[in-house]
Amino acid sequence: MGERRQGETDDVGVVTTTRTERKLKTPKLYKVFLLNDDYTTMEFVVYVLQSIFRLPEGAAVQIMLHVHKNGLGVAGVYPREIAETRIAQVEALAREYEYPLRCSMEEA
Ligand code: TYC
Repeated sequence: MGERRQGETDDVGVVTTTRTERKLKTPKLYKVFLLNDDYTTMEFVVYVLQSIFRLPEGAAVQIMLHVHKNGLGVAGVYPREIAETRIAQVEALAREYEYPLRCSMEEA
């Protein structure tokens, strides 16, 4: 064994790495959009935003009006499974009340 540079060895073998850092990373986030239509009442949309997206009344009214004027708007931002659950909850409630209210999602 002579002089060595820092990190230099005679070892030959398999290089392994760990994925600890990646596994702990925050999951991707998804925007859940509410879509406008001509039949769902404003009152029902505000109720959906309060009950399913847990928004206070003032924010719920603002988002509902934004969707009414612009065609769509963000109701919330969540990891994928939670976003999918919120969408299923909205569509189940809308079906129950016979409104055509729809949602969509996209990566934030
Ligand atoms: N456009 C509807 C109306 O005039 C209200 C509405 C708002 C419907 C938002 C859907 O996501 C929606 N009654």
